[in-house]
Amino acid sequence: MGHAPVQEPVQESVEQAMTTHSGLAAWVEEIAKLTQPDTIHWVDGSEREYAELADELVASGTFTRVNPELFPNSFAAFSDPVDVARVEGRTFICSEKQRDAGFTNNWMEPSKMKEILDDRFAGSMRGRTMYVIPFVMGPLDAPDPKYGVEITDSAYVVTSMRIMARIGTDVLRQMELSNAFFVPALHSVGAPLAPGEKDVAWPCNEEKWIVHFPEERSIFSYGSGYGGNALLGKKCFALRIASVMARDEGWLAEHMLILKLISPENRSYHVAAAFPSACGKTNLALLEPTIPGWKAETLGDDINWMRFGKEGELRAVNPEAGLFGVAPGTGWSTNPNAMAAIAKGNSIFTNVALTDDGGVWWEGMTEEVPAHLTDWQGNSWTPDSGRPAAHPNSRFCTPIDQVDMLSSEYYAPEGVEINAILFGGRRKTTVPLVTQARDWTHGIFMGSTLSSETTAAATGAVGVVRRDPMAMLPFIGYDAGDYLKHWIDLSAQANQARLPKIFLVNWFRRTSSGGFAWPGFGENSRVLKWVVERLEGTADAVETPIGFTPAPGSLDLSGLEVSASDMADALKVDPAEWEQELQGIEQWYARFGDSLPADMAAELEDLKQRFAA
Ligand code: GTP
Ligand code: SPV
Ligand code: MN
Repeated sequence: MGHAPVQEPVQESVEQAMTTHSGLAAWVEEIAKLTQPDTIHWVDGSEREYAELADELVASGTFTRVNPELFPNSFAAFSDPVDVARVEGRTFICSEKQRDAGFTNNWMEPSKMKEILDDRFAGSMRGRTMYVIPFVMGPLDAPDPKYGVEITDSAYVVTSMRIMARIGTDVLRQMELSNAFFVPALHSVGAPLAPGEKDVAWPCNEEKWIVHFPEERSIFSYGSGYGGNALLGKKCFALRIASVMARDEGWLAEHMLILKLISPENRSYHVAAAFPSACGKTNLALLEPTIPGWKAETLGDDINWMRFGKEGELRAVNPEAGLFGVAPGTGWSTNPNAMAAIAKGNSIFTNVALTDDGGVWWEGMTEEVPAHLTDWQGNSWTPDSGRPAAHPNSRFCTPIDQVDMLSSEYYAPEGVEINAILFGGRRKTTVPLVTQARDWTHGIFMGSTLSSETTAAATGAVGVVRRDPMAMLPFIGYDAGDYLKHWIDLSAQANQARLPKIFLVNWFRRTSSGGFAWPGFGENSRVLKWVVERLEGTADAVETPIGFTPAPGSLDLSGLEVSASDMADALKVDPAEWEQELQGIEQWYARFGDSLPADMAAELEDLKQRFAA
């Protein structure tokens, strides 16, 4: 590697060989030589280590200890204003051939990218500690555990990874037994310290690189300390790299929640739902049903790994161990289950506001707005400040086992059988509250043409409608057309009678006066009830050109105060809106070029025909 001259062995622990895993030992040594940290810390994942790191983060000003009487063992961090969300424009899939990255990804020739990365990482950890975090995505007792090792110079990343994934010595020891393959994931905030230089509270670099080498199954992240840019087990591994593994090994890595529903008759169903970032997955995953007799249990809120089981049934596992949820809008009235999990403590909050009694607050947490706060940028804030107190992409990071409604099946390596898949987006117009696909292939078409208004979860403009296939636009680690083909081909393995039914949903449609047509949140249980009754064959539907929508009276609205005109707005299929939508879909499909599967082109033709008829 052409960069800074190689110095003395960085420090003793390299030589002490903290692992018998030869590949890992060699990689750690190589990275230490490259990045030149002061010390190396092998993360054991213990509570004691977490407490020590948290104390150090408090001392360095990265963490503010939250009032333990309000949120025990919890901390608040405030990022640099240039580092508040995923950076899609700086995210790359460096496959050997550009064609294999497809039109949805940034690409650079791998050897050229490696030169850039070598240059940026050279000496990037000077003055800092290099942490080595062994982790596994999914249960450690899975038949084929998916290991990774993140090397990072951020203690904030270590503490967050301990919440979000299974990490530490147990994982390392098991990896060593078989000298197992692991995904190497290198992260640096890109802010080396000169001798004696004082650190800042949130070190980062204005230049950011989030890079994946899919054939090598490796990840390099430089310059950001935030969320999906830095917690590399999450989007980088469990979606971008895992989607490539899934293509090669015959499974699916999806941006989906997993929810169990139990009917009043005690029948159980499992639903997976793909919504783009900040479009309602965590909220639906922690649903508090408003209809009597129905119960819900959580399995996952962001990532879902699915494969066909022995009987041709589709089985789902959540590879994560925590929630990294959007704070604004999460409140005692909208999402009491999330709030109860957060209130148990053991959480890291990023870019929320602080109350005068040392608690945290964000827009929508309570109906009453505090008279005074310290906003996420450290400024004094009052309700008439005219700006949000918490950043719109502020987050809570909380262990999933603090969710009271967590299903015991969350721990099962074999996962749960999925009965229904929902695709959904944030659309003010056009897309009805719920539409059932005509069949599996039509359902894939619905997923492939999913659209949503952009949110604060990624940097860039907010509120712009874009196509987001299966809510995976920023996360497909290979060619988008090949990805659709993989969905189509994989279902050949299915027991056709047990294929999940597919639905398109939209909680975000507006009425002509601008408000939400549908109350959402817990009331979404009414839509899920209709979905279940469609599975059972008991709910009536109207056939429309875009699929089956609820027949009048088939959606349970008992006890709900929603006007007939709002309901009509929520459910309507407006041919004028769809004329525009069809043009949008055509333009979208044109971008796939040759890689658009013929089945999808045929679905579009059929849809146009149904509107013309
Ligand atoms: P990521 O973690 O970024 O992948 O987001 P997510 O899909 O888990 O979204 P989340 O559930 O955190 O919701 C994002 C925002 O949408 C929050 O501000 C919620 O309050 C809001 N939201 C969620 N569900 C509903 C709903 O049914 N109706 C309305 N109006 N808003 C909702
Ligand atoms: C998303 O953006 O979809 C998230 C947050 O879940 S992040 O971890 O930053 O990707
Ligand atoms: Mn997400």
